[in-house]
Amino acid sequence: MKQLKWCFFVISVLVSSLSFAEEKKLIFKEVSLTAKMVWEKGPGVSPAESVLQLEFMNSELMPFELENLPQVSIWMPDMGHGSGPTSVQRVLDENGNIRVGVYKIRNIYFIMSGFWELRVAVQSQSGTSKVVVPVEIY
Ligand SMILES: [Cu+2]
Repeated sequence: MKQLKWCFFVISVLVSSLSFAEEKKLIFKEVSLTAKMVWEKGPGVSPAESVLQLEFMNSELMPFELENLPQVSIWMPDMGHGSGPTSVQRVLDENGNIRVGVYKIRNIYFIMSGFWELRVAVQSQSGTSKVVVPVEIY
């Protein structure tokens, strides 16, 4: 029994460290929204496409449907350049219905290795808000 408890402890530590590495919480303070950010592909240097999923939630942590699609771009601050435009897709559940507040960001191409910024902007009735996420590409 003691061994079993120890085993569960080790597994839960492993799982939490994994999800910590893959998941990031973005806070859009001005509009009282948060987003769970998960890389589905990458991030890696192009020609590979990197793909991101964003799940927006209100202050009660309920899924939140944006009035406009989120705007996502990448920027390399040290060299003063970006990359091509990204595209935003809706995500469907197993019944083919649109998942509320969930968006897939495709066409993210980190054209070189180094330090990048992932810039996410949202617009709602209560205003606009931008979050910058540092991303290092190896
Ligand atoms: Cu560059």
